[in-house]
Amino acid sequence: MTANEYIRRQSGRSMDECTNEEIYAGLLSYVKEKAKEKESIQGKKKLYYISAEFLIGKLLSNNLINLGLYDEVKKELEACGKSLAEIEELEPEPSLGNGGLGRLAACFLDSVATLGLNGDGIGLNYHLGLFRQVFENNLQKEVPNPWITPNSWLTRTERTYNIHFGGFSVQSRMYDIDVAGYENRTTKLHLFDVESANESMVHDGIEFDKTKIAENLTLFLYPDDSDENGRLLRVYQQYFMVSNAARLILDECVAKGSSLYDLSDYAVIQINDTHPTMVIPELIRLLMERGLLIGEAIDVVTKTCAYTNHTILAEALEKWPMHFMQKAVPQLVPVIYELNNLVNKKYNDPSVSVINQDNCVCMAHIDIHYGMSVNGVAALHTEILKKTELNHFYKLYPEKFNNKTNGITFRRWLLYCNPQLSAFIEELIGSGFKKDAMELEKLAAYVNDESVLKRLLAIKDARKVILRDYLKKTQNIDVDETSVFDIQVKRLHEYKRQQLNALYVIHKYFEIKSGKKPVRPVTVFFGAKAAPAYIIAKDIIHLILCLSQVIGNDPQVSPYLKVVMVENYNVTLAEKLIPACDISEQISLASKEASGTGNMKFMLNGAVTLGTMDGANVEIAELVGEDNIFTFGESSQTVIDRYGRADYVSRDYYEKDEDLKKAVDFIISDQMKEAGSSEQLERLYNELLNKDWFMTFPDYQDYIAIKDKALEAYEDRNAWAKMMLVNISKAGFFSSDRTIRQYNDEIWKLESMTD
Ligand code: 26V
Repeated sequence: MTANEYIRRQSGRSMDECTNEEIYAGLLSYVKEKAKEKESIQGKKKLYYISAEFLIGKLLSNNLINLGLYDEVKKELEACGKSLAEIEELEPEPSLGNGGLGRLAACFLDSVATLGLNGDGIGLNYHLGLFRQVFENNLQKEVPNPWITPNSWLTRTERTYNIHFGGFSVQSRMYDIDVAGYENRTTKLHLFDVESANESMVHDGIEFDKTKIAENLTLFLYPDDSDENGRLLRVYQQYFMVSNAARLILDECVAKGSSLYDLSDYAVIQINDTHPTMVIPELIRLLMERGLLIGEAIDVVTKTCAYTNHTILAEALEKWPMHFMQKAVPQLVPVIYELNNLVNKKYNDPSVSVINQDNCVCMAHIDIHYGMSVNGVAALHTEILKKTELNHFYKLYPEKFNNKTNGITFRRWLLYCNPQLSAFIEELIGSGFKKDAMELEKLAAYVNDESVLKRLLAIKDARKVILRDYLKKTQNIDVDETSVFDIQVKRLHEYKRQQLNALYVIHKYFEIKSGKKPVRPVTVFFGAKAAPAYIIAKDIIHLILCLSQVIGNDPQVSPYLKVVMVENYNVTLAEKLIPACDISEQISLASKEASGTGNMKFMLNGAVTLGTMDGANVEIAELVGEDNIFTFGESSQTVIDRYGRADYVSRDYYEKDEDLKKAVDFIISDQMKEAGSSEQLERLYNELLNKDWFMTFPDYQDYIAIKDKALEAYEDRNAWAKMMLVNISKAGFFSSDRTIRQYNDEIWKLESMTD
């Protein structure tokens, strides 16, 4: 049945008589039905990928592509004068993730389904997502981002559990989203919700009573944790997620014939960062309820669970006070004490204890002792974990440590978001790359073919026009499509160093004012949400928005330099920004970005990376070679050593470097203060001058030099197009299909239905 026939049968009218809203609703249920017709993956052993975040993005077009229906539906719509692009604008984007970690989980589900692996995702059904970002007076404001409409991708299931907390219990329900693999089978994302959720308790932006757990439990992703009640709520959320997960896993395994002693033959649990760590003590507890002795339960669980570490930032490694556990989940406390005692008895080393001297539970320590695998997410990151951050553990369990360099799904990040480039690639090398991303290497044969290089540039230009029009329509922003598009989009964090990029902009502003005009205008794009309670991150957003205003109002500078901060950066915007990008900014302080995945998306779409030797940038540099990337900045080892010596004084750099001083002082200039708030600009200025914890000043001159070099290189259009081509041709390694195959071969060991 075609989409048109389906809609006619449902509504009694054909597509050309329906409104876009009606067509959207019709297509949604059409796709849901089509996904159900696909074979779901079966098998004795199953992967359960538990994650607090799944940043799935809009699903309509993605599902149409994966189900092989995209072209057909698009044509049907066009035949009745409708546009798929306009219809998909009606779809709300769920904000069920912060950034890379959540998007990675979504890419992984796509690859698990595509490779025909038996695996499901398990997470939470946050009604209002993270938050929607709006700008007011050059400041970020957070508002709820509701996404569950009557026509949503969720399917209500009959699976419910009674989940107990200290002093009360709640009723849960599982909702499912079908995940369609590319031309293949489907798998499921299970999102648990609490039956008593109450959206009406939210007021004044994202404020709500954090103590009413039964009502607020699944309203927001990671609510503001600047106060104790917010942090406690996170413990309730995490336990709710994993207790449901553990019950589901045990029920499914028993139904398939597991005796529970052999659980690891039926299930493997991937713990995505430490948020789902309580699944370990919870499973142990549930197994003991079902008759296993504690030692037996620990053995079974240890063989079943694997942990992925996504950061080395100490402040991001979760440690929950024991009194939180006592209050929220008292039933886990005896198990956690036992896990701690066993470790202490065996190793007698406080640095590897489960409970530390401050009486906090170190979640990562539970994962490492009581799981069978620990992996980092890029080669450098895994090495740093082994050598420094987790060195004590590496010495105890060298066999558990392994690397799985992150990846991205090419279905969304090439086929869907850049059909122009995808079609051109197909014209050159055939369609094999859609299934085997390494086939992109065949593009290397065209590196000296001028007509191919010209087409690549033309496609980039076309994508810049598409972005220009989209930003005008959706955010009323004007951009000059003939300028160089230099883009930094990612969460706002000091270690990612948006502030360094902002200092470059100020430097350029002064250069232009003094008469040194760039040969071609430059547009510097930013997109970033800051955590609601992260003051300095919000100050950096304020800096960027003020800069954008000051430069925009300066007739001497604005024809040559523009700063654009897009509002509410999300997956949908990424799909527009990435194909249009010339220079991909990946400028984290070396050693701090575990991997990055935006870097891979940009490369795949023919942007050239300007970055530090950090995270997966290191692997990008190795693949494309030093002529096809712009790297700068101090090495991760230099940075680690400097932290070790604790002798960094940012003011020394400021005082010795006139140009740097001028740029930093501009933050608190009269012009800037006129555009913004003195309090915030001064706070940021003082932070940089007195702390600069992520060492922007030592990399400042190097950054300016390399960015100017990149802009100069851009002017040799033919040479630039070659760099673009090399980047695209080497991107195959970063397909999440490769990553997932490695997880499966080395950790999960599931049967693949496509082998
Ligand atoms: C969390 C927090 C929370 C509190 C304060 C500061 C802070 C800083 C960082 C984080 C990140 C937590 C984990 C995370 O999202 N890691 C990201 O995972 C991506 C997928 O593996 C990876 O590409 C990114 O480099 C990594 O930052």
